[in-house]
Amino acid sequence: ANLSHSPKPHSHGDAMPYCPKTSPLIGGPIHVSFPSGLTLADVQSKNTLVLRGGRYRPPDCKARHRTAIIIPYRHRELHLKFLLYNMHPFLQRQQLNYGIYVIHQAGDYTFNRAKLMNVGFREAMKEEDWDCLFFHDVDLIPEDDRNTYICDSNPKHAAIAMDKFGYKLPYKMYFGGVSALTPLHYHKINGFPNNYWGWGGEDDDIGVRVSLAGMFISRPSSKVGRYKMIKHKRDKGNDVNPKRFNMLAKTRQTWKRDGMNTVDYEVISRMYLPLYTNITVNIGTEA
Ligand code: UDH
Repeated sequence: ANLSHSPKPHSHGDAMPYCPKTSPLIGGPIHVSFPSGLTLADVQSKNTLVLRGGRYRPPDCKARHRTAIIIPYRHRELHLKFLLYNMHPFLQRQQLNYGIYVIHQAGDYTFNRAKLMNVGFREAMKEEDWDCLFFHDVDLIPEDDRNTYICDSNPKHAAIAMDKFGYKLPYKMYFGGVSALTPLHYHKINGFPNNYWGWGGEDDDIGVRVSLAGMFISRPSSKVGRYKMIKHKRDKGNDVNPKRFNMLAKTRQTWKRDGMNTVDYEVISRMYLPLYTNITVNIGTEA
């Protein structure tokens, strides 16, 4: 297969009715599983309607929503496999038009989650007029179908109840794990910061941007916004960022000059794989 051409799912014409406002396929709590020995080929054979690049449209109705999933990524093969295994059926049950983008940081330099999200936003929007972007850690698996992957009128923090925090919000302004913004929300906050290298702080910076831009954080109920985190140790190349508190104290001064308007990077490759689009990117190093 040619991996380098964008697979635009064909449109089904106007004859098709819109999908119902609430999908009849949504069943509530989900049993999340991590079968041992699972392969990507297994995941593929369970998701025969998923098109190259990880794109999908409901076969028998016109989706009301177009959602891109943006995953910041490096060296988490196992997590990605389990995420795809759980996530494709989850999104299909919600009758969305969706696409999954894995934004892979090239090289071994310190990881930069937020900058990868900026890359993902720009690259995904080049391909399709997505109306909602879900910024999604690779190790978080949603546990309830009613946690719909569509945007709200304010930026949404979806991972309100994670098992690792006892299914409670760790603090009121927490904006980490999984969040959802429309392109308009994203532009209003000037995207995410590019300068948080290493672990921590960038999610709080984004939360502050939301309020500085005059918006609120919306959340699903904690019954619905439940996630299992796949347990892991801290990665190599993602040490705690000791500058995070100093940087956070200055977000008010920096957010307009660090973000979507200043992101620079070089796409090394773009591959339309069977279950997702992989974008490998050189995001440079700390200034
Ligand atoms: N990520 C990667 N590769 C890396 C680092 C991060 O893909 O090397 C991505 C991945 O999507 C991950 C996200 O960035 O879900 C967030 O990084 P993280 O999982 O390291 O952050 P989290 O706060 O975990 O979830 C912190 C490490 C916990 C170790 C403490 C053990 N008690």
